[in-house]
Amino acid sequence: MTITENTTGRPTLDSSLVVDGAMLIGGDWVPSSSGDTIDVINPATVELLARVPRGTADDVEAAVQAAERAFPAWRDLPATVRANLLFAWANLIEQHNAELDQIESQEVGRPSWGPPPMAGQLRFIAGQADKVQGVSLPTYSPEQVGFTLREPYGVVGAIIPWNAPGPMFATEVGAAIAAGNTIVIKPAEDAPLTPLALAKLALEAGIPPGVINVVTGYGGEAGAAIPAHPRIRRMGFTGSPQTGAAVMEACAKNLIPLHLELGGKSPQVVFADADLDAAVPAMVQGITLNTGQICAAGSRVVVQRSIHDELVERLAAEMRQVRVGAWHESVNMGPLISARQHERVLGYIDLGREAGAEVVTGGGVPSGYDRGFFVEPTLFAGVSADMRIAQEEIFGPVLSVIAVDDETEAVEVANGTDYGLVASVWTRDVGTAVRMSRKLQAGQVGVNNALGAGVIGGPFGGYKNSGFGRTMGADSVLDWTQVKTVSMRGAVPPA
Ligand code: TXE
Repeated sequence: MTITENTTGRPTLDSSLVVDGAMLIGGDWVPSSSGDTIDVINPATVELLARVPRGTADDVEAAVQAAERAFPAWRDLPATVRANLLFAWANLIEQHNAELDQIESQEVGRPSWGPPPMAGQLRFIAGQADKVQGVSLPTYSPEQVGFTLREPYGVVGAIIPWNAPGPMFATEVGAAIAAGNTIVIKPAEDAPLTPLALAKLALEAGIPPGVINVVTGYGGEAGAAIPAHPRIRRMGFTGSPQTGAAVMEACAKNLIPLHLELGGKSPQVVFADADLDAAVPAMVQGITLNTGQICAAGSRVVVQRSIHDELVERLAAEMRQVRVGAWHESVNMGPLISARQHERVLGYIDLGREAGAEVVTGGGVPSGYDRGFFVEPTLFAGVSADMRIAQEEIFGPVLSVIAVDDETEAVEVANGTDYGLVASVWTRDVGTAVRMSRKLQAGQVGVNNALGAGVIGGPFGGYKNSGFGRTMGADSVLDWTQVKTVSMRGAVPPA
C-alpha cells in the first residue's frame, strides 16, 4: 500500500454554495434558536471546514410552519411546472458539479469521485412528477364514475446520514417534493454542507421558499424532533438500525408511515466458474469505495472452496494496490468519517482477530498517519459465518472471506444474516445466475457486478432488517403520495 502525503488537504472550505453558520428555513438562511453551532471537519486532515447551526426542536417547529405555509401553492402547481422546477434544479447542480464534488469530498474526506451522480438521479425523479396517476374504477351504476387520486401527504420529514450526503439529499427531497409535498430534512451532523449547498441551488432554480427546509444539528436534538412533531405526515430515514427503530417508534406514536434504509452485510457469492479477472477488482472496489462506508458494500465474500486459496491471494494482491490518502489525484481511498467510526472499525478488526480469523492484509492504521481517521484495506480469511465480523455491519474497508462447498451452502451463508440489502453472484453459468437471483434475500441482486450498480431508476431498499420501502425508482415518488377513492354521481338519482 502506498501512503501519500495528507498535507494536500484543503484547510478551509471556500465555496459560495455554503452560507456560514446558517441553515435554510422558509427561504431564509438562519442560525439556530440557541445560537449554538457544530464544527464540520475534513476527516482527512481534521481541519475545520465550516460551522453549521446546532438546530433545536424550536427550529424544527419553525421549519414545519414554513413548510405548511408553502404547501398549498406547491401542491396546486401543475405537475409539469413542478417537474420543470426540478429539472432546473438538476441543471444548476450539473453546472456546479465540480464545486459540489469538492464540498462533498472534503466533508466526507474522500478522494474525488468525479462528476457527482445527483443531477442524473434528480432528472429521473423529475420525470416522474407528472406521471403520478390514479386509476378509473368500475361502478355499480351507469350514473356513477369512480377513480383514484394520488395526493401528497403535506409536510413530510427526512433524516439522512453522512456517507453520501449529496445523492441522499437529492433523491429523498426530490421524490418528496416531486409528489407535491413540502419537506423538513436533517442532514447528518458530520456532513451537512453538500445538502445545504444543494438546497441553495434549489432556491436559485426557482423552487419556492419553504418547499425545502434544512435543519442542521444532532440526531438526538433536531433529528428526534422531526418524527416526534405531530404535524409531520410521513417520514423517510436512512441510517443505522438502532436509530431507525427509534425513528419508527416516534412515527408509531404519531401514527404516520415511513420508509427505512438501514444498511447491510452484503454477500459476494463467487462460484468456481466465475471470471475472477472481473470479480476481484470489482469486489475490492466495492469494499474500498468511500472507505467501505456504503450501505451496499459487499463486505462478505462467500466462495466455493475449490477456488478459495486462489481468490484470497488475488483479493489480497488487489487490496495492496489500493492507495490510501486524501486530496491527491492518485489516491483511491480516503479516511473514515470520524474518530467514532475509526474506533468502531478498528474494534471490529480486533474482534475478527480474537475470534480466530486470519488477517491476510491490512489490519490497522497505515503507518505514517497520525492525523485523520485512516485505516488499511483489510482482508480476513478463515472466517466462519457466525463470527461477528461476518454478521454485523462494520462500515469500513474490511472484507471477510467465508468458504462454502456448494450452491446450497452458499445460499444458506449468503442469507444467514439479519440484513438483506444487496447481494452479488459471480458465475458464468446462466442457470446458477437465475437460481441465485431468486434465492438471495436482498432488495438488489447483482449478477457479475458489485454494489448492484448500473441500473437507471432501479428501486433501492432492503429485505429483512435492512429496512422497507424503496427510494430512487419511479415508485419512490408514488410512495410520498396517499390514495383517495372518488365516487361521483352526475346528478341526484330520481326518488
Ligand atoms: O448512524 P445514525 P451513525 C450504519 C453504519 C454505521 C452505523 C452508525 O453501520 O457504522 O450505522 O452510524 C440521525 N433521532 N449506517 O451513528 O445514528 C443522525 O444525526 C433522529 C448505515 O452515524 O443512524 C444522522 O443524521 N435522528 C447507513 C442519521 O440519523 C437521529 C448510513 C444517521 O445516524 C437520532 C449511516 C435520533 N435519536 C450509518 N440519532 C446506511 N443505511 O447507509 C441519530 N440520528
